[in-house]
Amino acid sequence: MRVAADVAAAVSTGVPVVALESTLFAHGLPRPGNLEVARELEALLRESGVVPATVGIVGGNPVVGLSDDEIELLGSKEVAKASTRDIPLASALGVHAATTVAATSWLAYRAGVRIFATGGLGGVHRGASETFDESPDLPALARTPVTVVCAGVKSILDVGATLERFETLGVSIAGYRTDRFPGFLVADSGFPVTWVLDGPDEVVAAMRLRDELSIRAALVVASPVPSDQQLDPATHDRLLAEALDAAAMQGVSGQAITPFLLDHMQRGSAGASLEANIAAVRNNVLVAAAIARADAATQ
Ligand code: PSU
Ligand code: MN
Repeated sequence: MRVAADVAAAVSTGVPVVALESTLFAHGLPRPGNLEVARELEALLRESGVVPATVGIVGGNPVVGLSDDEIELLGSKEVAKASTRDIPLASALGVHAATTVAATSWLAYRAGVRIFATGGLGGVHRGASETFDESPDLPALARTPVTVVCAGVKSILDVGATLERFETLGVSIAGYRTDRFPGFLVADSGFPVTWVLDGPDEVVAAMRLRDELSIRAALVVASPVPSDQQLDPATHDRLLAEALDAAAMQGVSGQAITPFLLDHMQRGSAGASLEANIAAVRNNVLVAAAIARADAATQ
């Protein structure tokens, strides 16, 4: 594994660092705008006084803190989508791969980066009682003590079942300044959350306690897309129903289902779902930056 020099220096001197994943821009966003977004997220962190650590696999090498050229490489051509189990295989074969929430949190954690921002987490897919399709993000977060700032789980999933699985797996879930579990492209998934954290200091307090007690699971900080930037909820529901129909008709399943549904919704909304997706990620990056600064300030 390679940790970029600025990331390693920041980790060892207590400068705030936030990890970002590469699947989000390599598989979740359309080219070529995806690269602009990947760069913008890094710039947002730098402007907030935080060192960005975008994670991916380059030529078989897991990297925490991709260079700009490496981001361009992963975002410009077809690369594999790597969850934790794929890391050793991609490495053995020397291939490039984008890392999901599961793989990114593990690599970030190993590099000493404890805060991670993304869009929506993976979870239990609709129809999982038949297909068993449940994202490896779920068990990965159960064994990786990082703090993940996200806009909930992807709304293409069975959100209720995913929340039940998080409970079973012992993953802490908190609404960030809301008692509604966010719905990824929309502010409210329709499900409540039990715990509300009202700012960075409360998040850091929860992280400290988790670490002090050696609880090995992640803390999910669920922060909604700002409501003026959300996808209109009725439009969201229509687009999603259409995308699910198309996936069923074309027999799309497994790892391909998430990128397929996101892409279908982006096309069907002339980019409105894409705008909401990017707005959610941007907002999560800013929340993660505030948490990382609060964490560094109280080290
Ligand atoms: N959130 C987004 N876009 C994405 C993803 C999440 O806004 O592309 C990716 C993440 O990398 C997540 C993955 O880990 O989708 C989950 O895929 P699967 O359901 O195949 O495990
Ligand atoms: Mn799956």
